[in-house]
Amino acid sequence: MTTPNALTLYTINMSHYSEKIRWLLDYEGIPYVEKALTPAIHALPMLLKGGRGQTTVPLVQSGNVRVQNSPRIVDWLAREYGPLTSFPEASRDEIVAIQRRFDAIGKGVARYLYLPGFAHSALILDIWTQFSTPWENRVVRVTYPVIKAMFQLKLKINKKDVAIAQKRIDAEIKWLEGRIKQGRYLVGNNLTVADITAASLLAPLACPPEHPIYGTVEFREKMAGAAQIWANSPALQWVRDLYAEHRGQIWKVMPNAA
Ligand SMILES: N[C@@H](CCC(=O)N[C@@H](CS)C(=O)NCC(=O)O)C(=O)O
Repeated sequence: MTTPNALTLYTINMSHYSEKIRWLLDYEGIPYVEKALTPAIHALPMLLKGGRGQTTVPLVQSGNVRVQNSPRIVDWLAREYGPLTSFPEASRDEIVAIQRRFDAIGKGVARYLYLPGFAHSALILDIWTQFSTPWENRVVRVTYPVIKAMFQLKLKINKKDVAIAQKRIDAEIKWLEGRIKQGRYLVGNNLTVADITAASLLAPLACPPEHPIYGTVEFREKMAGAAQIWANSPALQWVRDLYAEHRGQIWKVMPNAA
């Protein structure tokens, strides 16, 4: 086997799809360097690198190979670095089906957080610019009203669509609760990509203290405040337990360090 090129993971600090891949790489011990992009400024480089008409993170790059979209990244990692402990071939279909369920509520989770979150511009701007260069910081702060308006439109951040999102999230939380009654892990007796996906995509609602953004008091109160309805649910407790047991330190090396 040839040694794959060093891996770069492109993220946005508060992106839960990025957290899913970051967790998978950390858990599997696959070395990578994280480049955390500034929201809005991320769009053009991701569009060009991804080559699929999409502007989303996460995206991984190894030499000239670039893979965008978290389920595609999971498949690619399994091919390039496999076999992965968290993606056993024998349970592949079941894991992929559960991954799909929770990937499908990611946008709803973001929508749910930004509706109350946008009332707190100072917090949003501090999170968005955590890893910005000085000029990015300036650009984002000056153009914030425009970025916010575009975000609200693209992510459908309005009361009606947030109510729809809440119903869909609630349905998956109920599904998860039924499932974890049968065992600690969603598939088999070990942590798999199914657990990593469910826990990462729900982490902004569960606010595990291990997470450098979702775990802060400010985030919990100002952005995840509305998620109080699920705060004590067994599902979100399961997310926090999984973080405590399996997540390890996030950002051992800070993004953009090199
Ligand atoms: N299906 C994609 C969804 C990724 C996604 O929605 N990422 C968000 C951040 S959590 C994003 O990049 N939003 C900005 C954009 O769409 O340009 C995946 O699984 O990677």
